[in-house]
Amino acid sequence: VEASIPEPQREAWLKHKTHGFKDKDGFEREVVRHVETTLARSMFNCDESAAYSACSLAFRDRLILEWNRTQQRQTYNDSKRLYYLSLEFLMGRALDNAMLNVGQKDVAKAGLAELGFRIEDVIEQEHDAALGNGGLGRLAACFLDSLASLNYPAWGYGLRYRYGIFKQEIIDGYQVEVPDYWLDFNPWEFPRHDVTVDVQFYGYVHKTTDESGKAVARWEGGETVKAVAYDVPIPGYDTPTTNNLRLWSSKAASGEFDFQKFNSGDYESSVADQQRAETISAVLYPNDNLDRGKELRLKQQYFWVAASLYDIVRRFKKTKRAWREFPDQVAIQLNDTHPTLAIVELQRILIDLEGLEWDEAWNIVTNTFGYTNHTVLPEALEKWSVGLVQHLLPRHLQIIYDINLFFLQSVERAFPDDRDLLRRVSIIEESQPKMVRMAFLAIVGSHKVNGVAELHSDLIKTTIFKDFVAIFGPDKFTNVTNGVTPRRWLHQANPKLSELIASKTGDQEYLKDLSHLNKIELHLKDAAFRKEWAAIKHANKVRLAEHIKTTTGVEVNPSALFDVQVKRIHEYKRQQMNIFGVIHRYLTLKSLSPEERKKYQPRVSIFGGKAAPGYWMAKQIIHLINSVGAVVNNDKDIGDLLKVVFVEDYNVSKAEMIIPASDISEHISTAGTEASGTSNMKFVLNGGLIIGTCDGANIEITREIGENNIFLFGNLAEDVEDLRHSHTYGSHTIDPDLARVFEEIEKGTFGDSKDFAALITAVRDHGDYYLVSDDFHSYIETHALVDEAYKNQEEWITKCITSVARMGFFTSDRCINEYADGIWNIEPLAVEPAS
Ligand code: Z57
Repeated sequence: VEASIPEPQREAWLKHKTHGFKDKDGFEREVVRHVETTLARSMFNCDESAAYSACSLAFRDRLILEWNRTQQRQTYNDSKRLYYLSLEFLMGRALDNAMLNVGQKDVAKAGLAELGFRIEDVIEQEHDAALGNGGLGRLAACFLDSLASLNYPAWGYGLRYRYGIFKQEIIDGYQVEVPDYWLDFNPWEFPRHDVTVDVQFYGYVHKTTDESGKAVARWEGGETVKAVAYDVPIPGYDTPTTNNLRLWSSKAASGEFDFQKFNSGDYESSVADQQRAETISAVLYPNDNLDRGKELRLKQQYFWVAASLYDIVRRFKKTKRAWREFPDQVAIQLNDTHPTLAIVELQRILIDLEGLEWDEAWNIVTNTFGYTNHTVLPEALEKWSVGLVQHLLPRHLQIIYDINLFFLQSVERAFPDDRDLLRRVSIIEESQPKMVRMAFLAIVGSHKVNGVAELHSDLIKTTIFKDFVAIFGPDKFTNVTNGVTPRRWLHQANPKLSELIASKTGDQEYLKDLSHLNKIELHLKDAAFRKEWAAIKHANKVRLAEHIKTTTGVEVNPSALFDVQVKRIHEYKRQQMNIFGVIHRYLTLKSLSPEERKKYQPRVSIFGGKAAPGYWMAKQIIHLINSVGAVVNNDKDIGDLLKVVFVEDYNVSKAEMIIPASDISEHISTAGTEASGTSNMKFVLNGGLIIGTCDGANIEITREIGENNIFLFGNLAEDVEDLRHSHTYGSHTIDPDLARVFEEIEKGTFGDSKDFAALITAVRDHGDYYLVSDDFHSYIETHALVDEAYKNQEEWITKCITSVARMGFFTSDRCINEYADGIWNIEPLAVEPAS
């Protein structure tokens, strides 16, 4: 407010208002201007990378104008906002998305061509923004796209990691991690050096009384780190709404880059302090579905949560409303338990800094937060030792104990004499050492808890959070099945298919209302449509085959069946079962005569995905895949009948190329372990079929597209527990086909068998926790059905088109509308188009 231009001078501002380019000529002018001024280069010195930079800056200028208008409109309107707190935002590239959302990609394509560049090459220059591990981080990115596209007032809050998820190199068949330094040139972020928050760590709590004699706690001492805001514009599709993603970067606080030390000549140690502060936002932890309990990770969580809450509260206080109105203005969604300290932090702000009574504050807190659970895997459920929390956040630990005390007292009133219930639901686990159970804290401090697919939401209610359903009642627990944005995952990734669909639905409305996809089912029998459909899939496969050739040297036949499994490498996702299946196929082919072999459906097995650097077993799986590829791909008997490739460094932009090229993809987790899965939705949306277990969203996909259009196999979630029990306490016999595969590995066919021993013993001798042997037979049989079905190309294409037509439900727009109505209570707010 203090910085606003006085009325008499505003005329000059309005006269010189910028508008951004409007047509091809204007676009070219902006590109040339940026090359020659912003980048200080010229037409004699403009490579594709410079063209990328200049093109991005031209689009960025347009985004900024709409972004400012959106923020002004939202502030002026003063309506309720959503804040999505996520430690991960797996955004991928921004330029293509900006061009499509602004609706000027054709203009850019023509303009770049006149300036001497192919738009595809320019787009390829961009480094992925890879601030996430996998599904959870990519979901957050899809949500931001939908929130903006649906005109919801919403901000994302995250960390500005200097290093995103590592780059994966495959050397001698093994994964090697290389740091991902991505910030050299990032036109999509805006440093806000004036938006900072001091965040406190360590110290002690001083209990005293205020003037009125009321007991107060003061958190004193310790050290301070400065959070600096970096803002990223999030454009909506076909709307001026451009929301904000605010990422915090850590810096030494001014007092901290110690001028005393500096002046007294201790320059080196003052620089070391500076670097220590900057370490907080230095690197994304590369674990997916695993909690490792590292102190620096807890520091990251509090740093980000404290800065975000300070920012949210600061914005609320400007409106001068009463505190009780806070939940009418603010909804905060916790993406998994990573931001759970926000619950404690808001309670601390309200009682320690703003002087509210406990109950009034707690009421505000619980009405503000919602918590999304993304996993039931025990090793992924966050716990922090009481000692660590005490050391790093002494006041927060006290508040956690108070939250727990009041909660347990209420449980005891409702369920008298059930000591075991109190033990089971306590936020503090009475173990050695004592642990804070973050999921329990998140449940107690939120008004809604949701899972991410029907099966998963049922499972959390009947297993890990069962007691809480009894305590809070079933209405607190709900399901919001995940979705994906069709803008990136159909229109951007598969422009030809998108164009074909638009030609049949009549327009591109389906990108805003995905239920319109069902119109293509009317054209199911249209021969020309079907032919074009098949040609597009083939062209996508040719493009992937070229990538495989240049990156691995392996030549694959684009007419073979492309069988794809791309996702984080994890035992529960069962890439090991897939590669065992591939070996089984190889052995079968080897046992056939050349004539019999010819009847076999040629296949390419394509794998991709990163293993967490400390996840030894996952790394063994990668090694086995590459070792099998080395043998099979060079076997003259086999030729094009089977190829096995591992695509290095799977990330968002690789996904955009791989997914549209798939015939069948694998979503084969042990039933009950994959909360939802989201790539399953992307594959089907791109005209690929899937083979999968009855797990996560596969079940709902089946319901929507029909069971004739999906290849389901394997044991059901409800039988998993008994099967595991029988492995340990009954007689555990291995499936004979699988035993044959193990025998071949142990013979050394794929290299030194010692390298793969652990993968075999996990199944054979250590209880086969993931039920690889139990599901193997049904897996192999179902793959035979896939081969059969693929032979009948007409039927196959019918299945593909029918499935795409019925995928409308899985847009993240539907998902965001469900959150908005059922959890956040927010309304869209349209921004008028620029004058
Ligand atoms: C992560 O990517 C997911 C869950 C987690 O608890 C963590 Br940590 C990381 C994934 C699930 O594994 C997927 O099944 C789900 O689709 C995705 O989150 C988005 O909900």
